[in-house]
Amino acid sequence: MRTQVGILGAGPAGLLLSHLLARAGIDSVVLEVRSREYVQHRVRAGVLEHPTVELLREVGLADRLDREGMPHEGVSLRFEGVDHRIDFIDLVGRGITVYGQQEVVKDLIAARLAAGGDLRFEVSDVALSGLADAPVISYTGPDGARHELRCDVVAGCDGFHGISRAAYRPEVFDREYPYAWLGILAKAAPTRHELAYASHDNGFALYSMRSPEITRLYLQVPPDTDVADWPDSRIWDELGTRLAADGFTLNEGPVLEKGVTGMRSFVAEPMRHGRLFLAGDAAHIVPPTGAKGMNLAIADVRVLAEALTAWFAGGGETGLDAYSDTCLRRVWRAEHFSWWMTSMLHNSPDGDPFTRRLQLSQLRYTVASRAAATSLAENYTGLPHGGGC
Ligand code: FAS
Ligand code: PHB
Repeated sequence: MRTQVGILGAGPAGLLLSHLLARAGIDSVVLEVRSREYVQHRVRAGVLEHPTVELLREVGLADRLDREGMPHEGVSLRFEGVDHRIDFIDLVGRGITVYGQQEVVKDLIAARLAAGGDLRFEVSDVALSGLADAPVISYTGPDGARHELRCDVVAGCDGFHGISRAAYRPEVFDREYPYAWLGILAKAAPTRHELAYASHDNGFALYSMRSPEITRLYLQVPPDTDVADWPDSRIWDELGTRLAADGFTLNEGPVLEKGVTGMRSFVAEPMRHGRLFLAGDAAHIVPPTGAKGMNLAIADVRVLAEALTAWFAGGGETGLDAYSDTCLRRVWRAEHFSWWMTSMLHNSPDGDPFTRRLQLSQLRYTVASRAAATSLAENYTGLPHGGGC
């Protein structure tokens, strides 16, 4: 079999790339190890930056997002029992939209299939070869048969645990944080219409949501935490303690989903190896405190689609040659912002009082200084795609 672009991974990166290429008349095949059902129900990101929403609108993928997404014009930093609102519209004239990653994935799959896109789920034993000049993706189909897909380029959008990054030896920048997030999805109506990031002596907590009926909440926990040690009642008690603030009530409800996510900053450089181009979590990971992961994946494939469109149109390799450096500028900006938010809002396990004093000073300055609040708002809502960040 033959296609122009072989894409590994049906996450936001792989699916959006396939969609953008199709709009430019470029064929692609998306190979995914999991089932369609699984990828459409995997609970992950929840925050879409302004440039992400603009791009999805531009390429005809925002009908349901515009109907069901929750636009937010600000966010709160909560500490010492007080809520401090960062007004995005006043500070930078743009906001964010809360819309579950699995909803973005559902919309992308529906759009691909409606346009006759080639998505192959439940493949296995995926292997790459000929990456210098004649890439081949070999894999086993759900039918157990072995297949070979010849393509002009391969897009490695197979996430952090995928195989594409292992096809070469990029330089790696890696930092693991000494804490994790215990996240729950609860059938409890949100009692506020904006996110709240709370810094408390017991640890960090995040108040987020998915819809007018569903709340999404996170607690800082030790990295080796076992979910079994956290019955729902203990989670609600701790959320109540860490999120406490004047006039705030926490609505409790049935816990629909519960899981622990490790916190890591990771970048692989370069993001290109011959005819293989990495995008999204396959190349970089950010701790979720800055809500950047999915947005970075989307920014990567926008750059890749533009570069591939020019190349297939005979416009030369300039864009492809610049792909890695272009993306890495935005990636390191997001890495810095996500590390900064994480360091400001999470307690160091050693409970060092000096560190705590520094954090409180940073929090007080960030909410009191218009310059500091603007910097947070600018990074959180998303710097323009293609901007020189
Ligand atoms: P993905 O991991 O989404 O997709 C990769 C796909 O490749 C997967 O479907 C995988 O099954 C498949 N695959 C793996 N190996 C393969 C192979 N060999 N062949 C074919 N396919 C293969 N980001 C935010 O922006 N905001 C948030 O609020 C946020 N919250 C998060 C919460 C959690 C719990 C987690 C884990 C992540 C969160 N993130 C958040 C980050 C997350 O959204 C990722 O950045 C995003 O999924 C990256 O998208 P992709 O690069 O497409 O990778
Ligand atoms: C979420 O809603 O899942 C979410 C929101 C903001 C973050 C991380 C996760 O920083």
